[in-house]
Amino acid sequence: MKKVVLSILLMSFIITSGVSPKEQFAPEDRNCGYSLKFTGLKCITPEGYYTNDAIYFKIDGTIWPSSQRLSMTSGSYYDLEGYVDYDFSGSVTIELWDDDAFDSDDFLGSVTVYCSYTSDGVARFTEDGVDYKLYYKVN
Ligand SMILES: [Ca+2]
Ligand SMILES: [Ca+2]
Repeated sequence: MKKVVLSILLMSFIITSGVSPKEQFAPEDRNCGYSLKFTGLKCITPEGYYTNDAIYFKIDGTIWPSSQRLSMTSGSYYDLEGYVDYDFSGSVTIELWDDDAFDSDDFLGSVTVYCSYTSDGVARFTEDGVDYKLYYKVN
């Protein structure tokens, strides 16, 4: 009986692990015609073995979230619906980074999303042995 309760608790911990980001990334409406929205971020393989990755993005060079990191490990998922709404024209470059406390941050990959991608998309970040999937929308 106890074991069942524990595994249910554990499961709900895994599903809800990670608090929501506090900040939105929605620079002033630049009326560029296209808008990039994040849906969620999934970690399949993290960079760190002993500690969680401390994830942030660079969206066209701007760090988001600026004062917070997304704590992620194998199986973590962050619901990012409603946090990023970035107007662009042409293309937008998204980089994924792991914030390391004692040495330089790890670059986990870069993707370019074009305005012609007007549908739901999945971007994959695979530098440094990681596997992260970013779900996004362009409209
Ligand atoms: Ca690291
Ligand atoms: Ca490092």
